[in-house]
Amino acid sequence: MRAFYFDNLQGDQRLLHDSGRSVSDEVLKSIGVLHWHIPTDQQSQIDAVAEERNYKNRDVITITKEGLGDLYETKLKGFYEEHMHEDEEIRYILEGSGFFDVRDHPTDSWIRVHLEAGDLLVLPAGIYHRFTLDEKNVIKAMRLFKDEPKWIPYNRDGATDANPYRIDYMKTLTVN
Ligand code: KMT
Ligand code: NI
Repeated sequence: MRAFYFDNLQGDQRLLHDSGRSVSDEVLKSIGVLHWHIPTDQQSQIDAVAEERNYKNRDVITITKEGLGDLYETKLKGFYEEHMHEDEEIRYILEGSGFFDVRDHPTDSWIRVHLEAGDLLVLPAGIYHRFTLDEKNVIKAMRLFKDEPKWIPYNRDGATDANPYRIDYMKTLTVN
C-alpha cells in the first residue's frame, strides 16, 4: 500500500498520477480509512479481522476483460465515478493491483491509494471514492461485508451530500 495526493492532471486514469506528496497513515486514519497488510498465504488472519469487525459475508471479484466479459467497460466506468455507499467498502487484494481514490478532508482533494496483493482496505460508509485498475489491468479481490451486502453506489451530487450516512460520516471528521 502506498498513498499520495493525486496530481489532478488529465490523462489515462490507470497511470500513477503521483503529485509527489505522500500521505501518511495518520491522515488516512483521520478520514476513517484503515488498512492492513496480510500476506495472501496467511488468510486465517483475514478470518480474524472479519470476525472482530463483524464481516459475515464475502465473495471474490476478478476484474479483467475475461472476468467481467460484456460488463467490463460499463463496470470500469462505474467504479471510477465518484460515489459513496451506506456501508463500509472492504477489499482484500488477492492478486494484481489497482487504485482507490478517496476524498481528503477538509480540502476535498483526491488521495490515491495503490493496493497490491495482501492489502486489506476499509473505506468508511459515506466517504466519497472511486476505483480504477492500474496499467497491469488485473485485480482479484475479496469483498467483505456485514450482514446485508449493500452494493449500491450513490454518485456524488446534492442528494448524496444530504444522505444520512454521509452526514454521519462528516460528523466523524475533525477540522484541522
Ligand atoms: C468497487 O466497489 O469499487 C469495487 O468493487 C472495485 C474493485 S474491488 C478491487
Ligand atoms: Ni465504492
